Parts: sequence; C-alpha cells; structure tokens
Amino acid sequence: MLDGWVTWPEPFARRYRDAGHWQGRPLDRLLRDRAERAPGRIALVDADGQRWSYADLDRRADRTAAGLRRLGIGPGDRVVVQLPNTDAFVVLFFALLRAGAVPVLTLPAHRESEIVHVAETAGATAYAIPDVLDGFDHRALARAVRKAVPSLEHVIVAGDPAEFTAFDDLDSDPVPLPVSDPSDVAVLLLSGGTTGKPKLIPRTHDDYAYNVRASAEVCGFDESTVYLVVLPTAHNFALACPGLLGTLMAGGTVVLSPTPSPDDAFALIEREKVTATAVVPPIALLWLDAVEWEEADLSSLSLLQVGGSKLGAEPAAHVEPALGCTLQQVFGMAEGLLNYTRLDDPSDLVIGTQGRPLSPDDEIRVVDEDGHDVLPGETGELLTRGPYTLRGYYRAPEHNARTFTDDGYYRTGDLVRVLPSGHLVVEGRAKDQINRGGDKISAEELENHILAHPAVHDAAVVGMPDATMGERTCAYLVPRGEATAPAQRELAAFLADRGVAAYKLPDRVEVVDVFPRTSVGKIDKKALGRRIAERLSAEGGGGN
Ligand code: OOB
Repeated sequence: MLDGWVTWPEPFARRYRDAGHWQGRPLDRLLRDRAERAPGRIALVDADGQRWSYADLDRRADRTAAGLRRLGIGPGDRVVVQLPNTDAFVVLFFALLRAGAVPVLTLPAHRESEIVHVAETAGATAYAIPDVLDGFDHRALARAVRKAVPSLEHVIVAGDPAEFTAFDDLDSDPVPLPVSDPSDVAVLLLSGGTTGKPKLIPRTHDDYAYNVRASAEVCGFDESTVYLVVLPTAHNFALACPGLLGTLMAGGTVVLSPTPSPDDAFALIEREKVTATAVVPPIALLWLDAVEWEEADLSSLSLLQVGGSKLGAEPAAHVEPALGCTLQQVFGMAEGLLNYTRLDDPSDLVIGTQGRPLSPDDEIRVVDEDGHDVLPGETGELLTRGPYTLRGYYRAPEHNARTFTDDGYYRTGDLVRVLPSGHLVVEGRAKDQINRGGDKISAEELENHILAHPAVHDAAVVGMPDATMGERTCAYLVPRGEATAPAQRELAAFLADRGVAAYKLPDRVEVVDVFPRTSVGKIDKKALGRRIAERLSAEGGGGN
C-alpha cells in the first residue's frame, strides 16, 4: 500500500462495496475487458487519423509496461506524467497502472515551479514529457526539474529524447506484471489549490473506476459513443467524467484533439462523427460563435458537457439551438464529487443549475460560516463525502486537518444552494482561488511568487469579472519603499522566469499605497474585488 494517504473508515468502505460501487478490480481492467470482448473495434483515433483497435491499445499498454519494469519502475513508484492529447498519454497511463506505478497527472501548461513541487511531494522516480510542445522544449524543463528533485531517476520523452529515454524504446516483449490491490491508490490528480502550492489527490482503483462507470451510465455512453478529448487528457473532466476512460469502459471510440480551437475540434467532429465532448465555458462560448461561420457538419454531436466554471444561463440556453445537441452542466472537482444535469432533466434545470450529485451515496451538506447547516434553499458552503471523494490529500496532514471535518466531509470552498429537486446552483466561492475559465489559480501561491519581486512590498491577488473567462486575475501591489512597482508585463515576465505556468500570470496590475483591511486586520480581498469590478465597469470593460 502507498503510504501518506487517508483511507475511508471501514464501515464506509464496506457500505460502498456492499452497494456495488467498489467492485474490487484494478482500473486498467476496463481496457483489457473490452480488448477481450471486441478486440477489433477502434478504441483510439488521433488528430492525424491514426487508429488503434482495443487489441492494439491493450497490447501496447502491456509492452510499454514491460519496458517500464525493465527500467526498474514498478509497484508504488510515482511517475509524473505531462503529456498532451496523444496516443502516448493513453498508452503510458495504462502501462503505468499495469506496472503497478502511480501516474501523477500534470497539465502541459505547468512549468518548473509546479512540476518541481509536484515531483518533490510525490517523491517521483520518473517524469514523462513530450519533446517540444507549442514551441516549448520540455527536455530543458526536465533538466531543471532533475537538478531540483534528486529522486527523479528517469525522464521519458515522447518524440526526440535527447539524452533521455525514448517512450518508443519502452516497447518490449511482455513480462509477467504485478496485480494491483484495488483499494490502493491508482492515480494522483492535481488540485486547483487554495493554499501555497497545489495538493495531490489520491484516487483509488475502486473509487476512480466507480467515478468512471457511474458517469458513463449517467451520460448514456455505449459502444456507439465517439468521444472527443478537447480539454487536456490529464484533467479529471476529460479523463474520467466519463471522458476518455468512460468511453473505453463503454466500448466506444476516443478521438484526440490537439487543441480546443474550432478549427481543430470541428474538423474532427465532422471527420470522426463525434457524438460527445466536454469543454469549459470559454470554449463553449467560442464554439457558439464559431458555428455561425464555420461550415463543418456537427450533426453527429449529441452531447456537449460544460463544466469547470459556471456557465451563464444565457449561453446555456443557446447551446441546444446553436449546436443541435443536448447540454449537460457538470460541476465537478478532482477531489471527487461530480454533479451532472441529467439527459432527461427539464430545460430550466439544465440551463439554470449545475446538476445534482452522481451517486446515491454522495452525502452533501450546505453550511454557514460557523459550520451549521443552512435552511433548505439557502446559500452556504458545500461539504461532501462519498464513495469517490477523497478523505485527505497525499502527504498533507496539516492541510487535511483544516480541509476536512472530523467526520470526513471535504470542505469544497464552493458556495451553493440546493433546489428541491436536489440540483445545485453554484453561487460563488469561499476559497481564495481564482477560476479563470476553468483554470484554477491559488491566490496565495501566486502572491508568494509576486512577493519575491524586489520592488514589491506586499501583494494581494483577486479575481476580476470577465465576460468570456468568467474571471481574470488582478494583482494589487504595494511597492517597496521608493521603488516603482512592476507593471503587468514586467511582472508577468518575472513570474514566467520563475517557472510559473502562463495561465497563472496576472492579467492586470493595480498599484496602491495600502490595502484595505478587515476588522481583524486581514487584507480585505472582498473590498479589492469590488474595487476592481467597479473600475472595470467604469472603463466600460469586464463582465458588466
Ligand atoms: C473541475 O475540477 P477542478 O478540480 O479543476 O476544479 C474544481 C472546482 C470546483 O470546486 C468549483 O470551484 C469549480 O472548479 N467548478 C465549477 C463548475 N465545475 C467546477 N464552478 C461552477 N460551475 C461548474 N460547473 O473543474 C471539474 C472536474 C470534473 C468535472 C468537471 C469539472
């Protein structure tokens, strides 16, 4: 068993097993099952039109697992995976599971600051990357990460490996592979983060397989499903809700789009007769515009899932008429809990809510600031526990003590209200995080980076309303002494230089002499948020 994570208390584990949620099978079996039943069916198609059957994919996963074992990667080893939407991701994901190793999933956009932290926290022994992606050389990043993280023994490169190990060279004759304990951790996902650094989320074989299976059922996935991966494969939404894994479990076909742009995605929808996909709201807005002028035939598309941040009722109402498909709102989190509007929900619920919990065993509470349950229908913070929601972050005991109640509820930091139907409406956020079109930015993490700038005395990062992204990032700065605080471009360059991912760079900088304070002396971020929102509307921009 992996150490450093928190399991469910036995009575809960028993309940989830008795209910049939946890089926005691390793996660990678979902691929083997289908390869045995329908080996010749197409499992995976990439952007270039290359196709792999279930048997091909299953065989490649076994052969790559053998190569991993040959490198010495095996049971319990953590491997940081940072691959784009390519077949290498899919093969390596299953190969790692089969070798008994634990994939630690990061986004292609992450840079040195995030990867070093994740690799260190995970105690990773290997790191898998593309060679060059969007002009960025990941091998140079890997060199820096290796210097900082001594536990990293191997760098695996999809493409030209330079001095590292080529992904293609892992391909080896099959060897006997270990059998994973289904109650053990299968994969570590990254949290959006509300405190200093991103946290790692342990997901077990049992819980993640349930997450995938129940999601596939709710979304009606079957052999005829053709699912387009538009968001990064490493994101829980595209991977498992039901996503890539749910499609394979159902025996359908996964199509990989390199980007979410209408140019790429619409062409693939037409070419492969895609039936379902998942996007964040800014992409949904882009697609709603693009259908006006793009000629592609999207008539195969029957389900568009939208989640990651709140979709406004206005664009929500446009999805069905403009794209000719069913809209499903998804309010989920890598930590576990998933809420879906159901395919047969009345349109007011589909348009006006963020769905209801996936599982009959999802327990939710809505509480006020003192932790007391609010009256039905009132807004409060959402707490949850259940058969696929974590009981603690990996190697984070102090953070866990604050983030979970004594009886195991996860404090989501989301403000919601619950309708009589059980559907949730997301009303805002109690956590110190910016949700930039689905990309999560921890204010504290960013502030700590900004405070390293020599001309900055103090920093406070807040969200500012934005019509497309929902929110963008505004950094309020107090200059140090007589120094001139950096302007937005200078600050962004400084942060990028520190290895901060591009999506976290502040969109705007505001310089002030002092911060407004709350009665207990904390920086009053609500006041700063109001201030920038007012300024934006006075300028005639933003979301108003
Ligand atoms: C998804 O997962 P994460 O881990 O990137 O972010 C989770 C957070 C939630 O706590 C909430 O603050 C926000 O993202 N969120 C939404 C939302 N979906 C997520 N806020 C409002 N409306 C929504 N529909 O973002 C994620 C994971 C699985 C499926 C879908 C999204």
